[in-house]
Amino acid sequence: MKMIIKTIAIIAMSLTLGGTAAAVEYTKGEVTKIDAKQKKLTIRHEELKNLDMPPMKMVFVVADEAMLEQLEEGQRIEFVAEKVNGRLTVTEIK
Ligand SMILES: [Cu+2]
Repeated sequence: MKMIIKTIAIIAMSLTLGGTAAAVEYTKGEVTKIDAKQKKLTIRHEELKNLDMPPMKMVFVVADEAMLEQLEEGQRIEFVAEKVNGRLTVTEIK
């Protein structure tokens, strides 16, 4: 009986870890322009797999204004972008 519980616990743990890894995938990019007033960020990004987008330079909005404070133009970042309310939004920056 103890053995079964242990096995279930291990399976549950690996499922949790696997789910987390799949959900957050960071993409590399370079900040080329910061527009704090509009809460916008221009990034030259590598392929965005979750958005099915090839590498390009484009404008994103940021989920949180505070994210811009830690950035400067020319900085290389790793970030997560998602479509939020129809707008391409940077939701996380490493
Ligand atoms: Cu793009």
